[in-house]
Amino acid sequence: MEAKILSGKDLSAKVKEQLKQEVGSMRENGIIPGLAVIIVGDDPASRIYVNNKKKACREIGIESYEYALSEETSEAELLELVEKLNQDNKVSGILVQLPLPRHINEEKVILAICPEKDVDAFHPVNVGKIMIGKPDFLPCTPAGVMELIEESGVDVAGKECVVVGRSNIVGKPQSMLLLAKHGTVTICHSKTKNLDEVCRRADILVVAVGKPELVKGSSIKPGAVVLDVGMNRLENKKVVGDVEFSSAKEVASYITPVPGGVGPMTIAMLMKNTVKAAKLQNGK
Ligand code: NAP
Ligand code: L37
Repeated sequence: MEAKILSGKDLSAKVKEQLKQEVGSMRENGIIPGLAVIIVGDDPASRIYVNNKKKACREIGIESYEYALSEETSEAELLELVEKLNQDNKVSGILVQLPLPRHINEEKVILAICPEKDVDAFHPVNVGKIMIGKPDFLPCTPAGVMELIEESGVDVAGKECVVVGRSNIVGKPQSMLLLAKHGTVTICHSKTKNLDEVCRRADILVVAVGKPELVKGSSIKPGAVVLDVGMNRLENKKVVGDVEFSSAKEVASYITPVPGGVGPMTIAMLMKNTVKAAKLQNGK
């Protein structure tokens, strides 16, 4: 039987509708959530993601403040802007779209964001809170994946979960969220031996590598839930995931498409974090 599609497009629309209601009543009480989005340089993919984030803010009623800085911006200038936004009461959340140009130290910039406004949950304080199971903000992409798994109705507890990729923004925090839901988690990376064999053990498979169609249907356990985080732009402009959708959908029970899967959920979770930040800053 063919896999059911886990639509991030549909699920994110529901999440955003709920947030819109919530922001409506916050506004009635004089609380206006605001998101500052900083983009440095003109990476075309980042440009698309930032535009999608601004659009989501508009839909929900969150104020967005965009800072589109040139590729030549110095680290000092960027740090100064972050500091200014830390002090600005209109700004509930600060997001610095990664990757940054090579001459800017990403770690330094992330450290400069006040943890209470770190809606990406990249600051070490927030990473630590996730690690001990007491998060203020959930990391956007992994949290979006968790909501998609919940939508499938499959309970993570006791399941074999395999995460391919160990980046600080996806793979590592994803593993922590699956663990918090009592999954038995295996993390794979570029040095993993027999990747296909490990993937075939998974009841729940999350792939976040950045290699077009790396994982084929033959590496998927029949009935597995497959979450494809990859966003790869091919030369023909087509966007494909890290999973070969055509073969995977013949084997999996549920699978996310690319686009329309994890991407829109990432944005919905960012909106959720921004609303939460506004509430926390207003003593709610
Ligand atoms: P990243 O920082 O480049 O990390 C990639 C990870 O994959 C690394 O841990 C790397 O291992 C591992 N890897 C590379 N080649 C491998 C191979 N052949 N076999 C097994 N593991 C391999 O990437 P990222 O930021 O996590 O992003 C991953 C993908 O997700 C990209 O396509 C990105 O565009 C996409 N993404 C999507 C969203 C969304 O919302 N949909 C959000 C963020 C990212 P090592 O650690 O050993 O190098
Ligand atoms: N803050 N966010 C921050 N820093 C980073 O380093 N990578 C990254 C990050 N991630 C991010 O913004 N991811 C992301 C990925 C996909 C979308 C949005 C954000 C998205 O909108 N995807 C859509 C449309 C894709 C397209 O048309 O190209 C989708 O349907 O998947």
